[in-house]
Amino acid sequence: MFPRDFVWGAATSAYQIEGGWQADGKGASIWDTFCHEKSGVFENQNGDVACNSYELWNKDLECIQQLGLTHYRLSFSWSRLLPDGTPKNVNQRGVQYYNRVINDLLACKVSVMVTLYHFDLPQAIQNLGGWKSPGVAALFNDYAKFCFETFGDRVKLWITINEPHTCAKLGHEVGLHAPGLKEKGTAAYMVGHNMLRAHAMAWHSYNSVYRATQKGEVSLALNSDWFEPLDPSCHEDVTSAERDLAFTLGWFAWPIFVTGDYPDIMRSAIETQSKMMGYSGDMRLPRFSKDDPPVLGTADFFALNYYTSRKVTSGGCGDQMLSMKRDLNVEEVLDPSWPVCGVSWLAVVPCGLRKLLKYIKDVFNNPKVYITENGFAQVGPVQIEDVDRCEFYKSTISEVAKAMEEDGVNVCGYFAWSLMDNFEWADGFSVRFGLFHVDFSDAELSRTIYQSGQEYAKIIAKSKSASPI
Ligand code: GBH
Repeated sequence: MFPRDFVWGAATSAYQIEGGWQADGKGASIWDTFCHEKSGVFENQNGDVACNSYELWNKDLECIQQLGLTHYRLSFSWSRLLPDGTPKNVNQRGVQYYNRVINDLLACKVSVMVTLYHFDLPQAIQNLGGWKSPGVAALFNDYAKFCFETFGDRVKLWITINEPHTCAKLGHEVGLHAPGLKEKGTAAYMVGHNMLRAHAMAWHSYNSVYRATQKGEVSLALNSDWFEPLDPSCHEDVTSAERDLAFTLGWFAWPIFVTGDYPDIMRSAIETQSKMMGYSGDMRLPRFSKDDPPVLGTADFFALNYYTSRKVTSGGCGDQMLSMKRDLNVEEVLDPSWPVCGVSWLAVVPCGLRKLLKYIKDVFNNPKVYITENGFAQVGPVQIEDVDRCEFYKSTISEVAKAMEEDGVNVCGYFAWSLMDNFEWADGFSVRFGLFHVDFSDAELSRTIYQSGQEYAKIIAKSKSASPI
């Protein structure tokens, strides 16, 4: 049973749904560039049009209402609001667009969670060095302040940055995401560091300038799989799973929720490899500077994106060169009993969410938690009657209930990823995460509810009517 004020949401992000990539004065983002340069996205697809939510917002609002959501999580396109990335030039048409979205939602009694950054850095800032450059933190802070100032009278839940881990790793180490860098073993740690600095500066801005009047809350969304030892009785497997958690969730959660610095396990693994490889450059995992605002304590709640789980054993890293993979030095395997849905990385493990929630409660001092993303992918022929996904949502939500009732985790809300099928990054439109199907071959981009959308709507309605107090 969920409390009456439980948050039931669905999430999207700007580049994945909006389209209008150069409409009304929007500046380019690194995803516009990445796709147009044909950098390896499925069939060279791009988000130029996507779900065209820039023009079809009313359709999205109908979907949101049909589900009975209490909250909608969307992201702002930084370069739609500030085409060159700075508040020196404000694109008023962009401001109008998001004002309309927010006002329409509130008029329908749907609250808003806004993510300021979901992978789409203004290209103008990339040209200055992007997330690798220390100066990006102050630029992000200016953008965040602009958004708090402009929209904070109505937006009470803010996510500064979505998945710094994914941005750092896929964007700068693996090169699967924009800006497509493959600077193994170095850039990702710098990027993660600057994202933490940027987040902390924005949180302090909110805290000192806006909190008293706007009374909202600010955090960042961290993604992590649940990692557990392949053989719990094997010491090496146990420490490998700990290392995986430290390098994924701990990388960002430790500085913010625990010590103000990176996990010791992570720092020592990286230093050991630097020595072993005779690495003579700067320290790869930076130290937090006294000249920056402190990062410890800069989250008003814990925002978790959870998709899957892994069994972990030691070693297995064949990398000869410096790399994150070599630093981490684990092998991840899937339990044969876990079904894999659509994409190869997504083993369906609802009980992993419960375990991860318990871990967060225990390790990060029992924070309020919002599950800001969780979902199930479909590939191949479209199945509107997506029974697997219905089962997935039912069992996942029942694991969340158990985490709350039996483990005492303070979960405040759940956001399904995603409201509708959209541009799934490197997988283009070939992977569908929606509660609504979007027909990308139809000029109208018509939205049709999946059976799983109906199921989610039922769960929400039931929870709203059955709730105690
Ligand atoms: C989320 O990331 C994103 O926030 C969201 O925008 C996206 O649509 C959603 O996932 C679904 O993918 O390709 O083998 O290197 C989830 C965390 C981390 C999951 C990176 C996929 C890449 C595996 N993601 N991981 S691989």
